[in-house]
Parts: sequence; structure tokens; C-alpha cells
Amino acid sequence: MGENIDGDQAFRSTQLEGRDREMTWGGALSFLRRNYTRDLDEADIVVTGICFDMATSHRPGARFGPRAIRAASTGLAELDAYPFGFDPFDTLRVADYGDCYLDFGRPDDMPARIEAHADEIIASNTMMMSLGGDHYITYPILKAHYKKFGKLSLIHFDAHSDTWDDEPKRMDHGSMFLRALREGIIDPETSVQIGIRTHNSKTHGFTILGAPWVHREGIPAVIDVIREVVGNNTAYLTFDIDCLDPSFAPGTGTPVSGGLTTAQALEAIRGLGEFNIVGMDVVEVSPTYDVSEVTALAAATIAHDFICVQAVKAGAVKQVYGRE
Ligand SMILES: [Mn+2]
Repeated sequence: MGENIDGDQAFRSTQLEGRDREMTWGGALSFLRRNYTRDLDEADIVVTGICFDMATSHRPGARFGPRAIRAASTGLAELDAYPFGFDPFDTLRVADYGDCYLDFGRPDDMPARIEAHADEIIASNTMMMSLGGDHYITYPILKAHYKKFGKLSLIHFDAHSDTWDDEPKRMDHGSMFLRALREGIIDPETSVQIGIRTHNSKTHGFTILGAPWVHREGIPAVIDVIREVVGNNTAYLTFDIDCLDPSFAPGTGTPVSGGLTTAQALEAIRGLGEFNIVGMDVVEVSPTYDVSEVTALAAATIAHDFICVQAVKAGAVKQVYGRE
């Protein structure tokens, strides 16, 4: 436990470790009840919202994603993590940084603002975990990570390749990874796209695991391919929630049938511990189209489980509880 502060740890807690009692149904919201702070000297992981949906090709609303994911995360902050059997905040210091400020009247300034926001966070030697926002946000975030880490491998969960051709400077959530590739930010030869089920006449060199392949071969085979292709390279993890089937994640801008289950997604996330991932995001949650928080909860759990995987890497010991 933390410091015996009952409730509202989002602003009352004075430390980034541990957790205290909260009402799951009330209290000031932050991601997993983490303390809101912009003092990042002590933080291992920093969660931030990027409330941007100006680049979506279909249903808008992902600007409300961070708020919905924070709300859905409250139930995950209550007990020791499953199936890990520990409190990740005994091992890792995780802060909620709040959201990137964007001026709605200056859409053209938004990518640079997001990039500067990412620069500011990763300058502190902390891992940035971003809650989107439509998928375009990953492009300025990748640019910031490239400046710090050099060329990146992408581990990309999505229904869409997001590598369709485009003219320079357009903001489009379906073309930014081709742009990142052409600018040398990401290396397609060491990148994997998982759950794809929309056609693109070009692979651009990415290893693509289509959703039917994932259903047929299973998640352990997905991890094997990531091991082969990404290996020990410096990688960035981006999870478009529309990788999940619309029955598991209806609350998204461009849903496509035939996707992964939430269980498959979580099994995949829990299998990423061996990779050198330096940043991650969960994007495209559009709460207006959601039903009973199901999409926001899936996104919150993906982010939560990724934190737990990092806690294992930092020394947290998994406790086995029953048969998994
Ligand atoms: Mn997508």
C-alpha cells in the first residue's frame, strides 16, 4: 500500500509508488489513479493523453479517448494485477502527466505541439505511454523518439497498415507510417504489423501478419515472428484499438470485422517482455461509439498490462494463481 491516503490519489498522493484505497465509481480521475505531476525526475513511465482527432478518415471522437480510458482504468487500480499477481507500482514509478494542450483553432500547429510534448517527456529519461487520439499522433511521437533513440522498429497492432500513399503535409491517420518510413524514422525490414485486414497493394517491406493468419496460427506464433523480425532492435509499440474486432471494440473511428479478441491482444502484450520497447501508445478509442465502456476498458487493460510487463523486466516477481 501507499501512504494511507483514502481517495483522490490523482492529486493528493505525494509519491509515485504504491496505491491506496479509492472508490472505483468516484474520485478524481487519472490513469490507474497515478499522481498527476509534471515533475518527471522520479518517474519510470509517464502516461499522457493526446486528445487529437483531426486526421480521422471516418468517425471522429478519439479526442475523448484519454478521458474514457482513464475512467475505465479505475477498476484495474484496485487489486494486484492479473495474471501477474503483484502491484506494478511497488516496482515502477508511474505518473500521469495530463494531456498535451492543443488549440482547436490551429490544427496545423498540432503535430509540432505533440512532438514538443513528447520531446519534453522523453528528455527526462522516462518511458512515454500515450493515450490517443487518432493514430496520426504516433507520427509526431515517433519523430521525438527518433531524435533520442535513432531509427526504430515498429511493433504495430492494427486493422490497417497506415502506409497508404499520400502527398506531403496532409494529416491522415492512414498514411503516417509510410511517411515515417520515407523519412528514415522507422525501419520496415525490422517492423511487424499485426491483425491487418484491409488491402494495400504494397507492403513497403513490413512483415504483415493478417488477422486471418493470427487467428489460424495463434499468439505464440506472432511472438515468434516478432522475435525473428524485430529481435533486439530498439522498438516502438503502437496499438490501434481497431486491431480488435468491432464486437470487442466498437468504440473506434474505422472498425473492420474479423479482428482479434481482447484475450488475444492481452496475450500478445504479455508476450512482449523480451523486446527492447522504448515507448508505446494506445490509440483510436472513440467513446461516442462505445458500448458500456468495453473499448475503453480494453485499451486501459492493454496499457495496464504493458506496465506490468515492464515491472517484470524491472524485477517484479510473478505469482501464479490457479491455472492460466
Ligand atoms: Mn486502424
